[in-house]
Amino acid sequence: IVDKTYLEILDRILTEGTRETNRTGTDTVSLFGLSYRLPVTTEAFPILTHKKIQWRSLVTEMIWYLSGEPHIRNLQQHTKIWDAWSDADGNLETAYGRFWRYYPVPNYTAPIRRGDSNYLCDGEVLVNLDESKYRHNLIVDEKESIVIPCFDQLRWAIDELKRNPRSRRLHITAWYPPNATVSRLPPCHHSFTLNYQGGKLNLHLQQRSSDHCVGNPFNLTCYSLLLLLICREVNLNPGDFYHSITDAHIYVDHIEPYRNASREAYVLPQLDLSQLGDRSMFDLTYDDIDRLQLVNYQHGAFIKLPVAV
Ligand code: UFP
Repeated sequence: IVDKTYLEILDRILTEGTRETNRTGTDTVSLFGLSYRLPVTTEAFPILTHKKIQWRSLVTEMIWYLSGEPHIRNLQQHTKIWDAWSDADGNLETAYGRFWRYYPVPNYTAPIRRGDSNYLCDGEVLVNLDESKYRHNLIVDEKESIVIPCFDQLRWAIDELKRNPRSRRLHITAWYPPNATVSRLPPCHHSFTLNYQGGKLNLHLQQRSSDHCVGNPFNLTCYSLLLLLICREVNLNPGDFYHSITDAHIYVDHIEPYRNASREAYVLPQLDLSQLGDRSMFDLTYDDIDRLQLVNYQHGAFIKLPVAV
């Protein structure tokens, strides 16, 4: 089902899409407004099989997201996937996990980073900062020791799921306008919403821009993994991954390699999380990379594609 859905979308973008220019210099065939859903279980884990997905990099990236690190200095030792977008010190503006775990919450008393002030409003603090466990002090600039209060969206959502699973407000965003408007690569998969119904927890990912051949295979599996980690944390059954995309596209230099690639799909693998024991997703470290294992992952060849930077 995963390969079938994915390949149908690929064909749909190519037949219904229009050729467009973009900042990278490589044109795309683009389609506006696309959504699909996939059932998520550990027994039939959503990952493409007609081509090889680099599972270890994906797990490493997930551990990095969960850590909330605003830099890739540790991530870099395990995978190079974010190297092209970081600065010389390893800082990365598009550090999704940083915003999941440390969303800046400006208020009157907190010092703010120079340059942000034009875009900060003087309104009320949006969250209950009395609940001090959600409040972290994030050192934005180590040299100047500027500290701003932040909100741990992910931990809040997990705790809220335990208290009130039917909440329709379980929304987590990596989109922080003062960052996103200056970032070299503003978050693509910028927000997700958790929704429990029919006895199952679903995850809706919202994405502004999706490179169907290089990015999306990673994105769909990444959030399926996240859903299963969250379900394990809160002891709920997983439901669907639902993905809605604003600009779904295929870079024109991906069309030819894909035309020649095999479309043969295999039975989906199982995800084995048992090696994590009873440890929380918040306690995972890079030492755990090989503890998140796919079992029986059969796949076709890796399709090497140029990445538009
Ligand atoms: N892209 C994805 N998924 C990702 C990611 C990037 O599809 O997780 F980080 C692609 C989408 C687009 C490009 O082709 O990267 C970002 O360019 P832009 O910011 O111009 O949309």
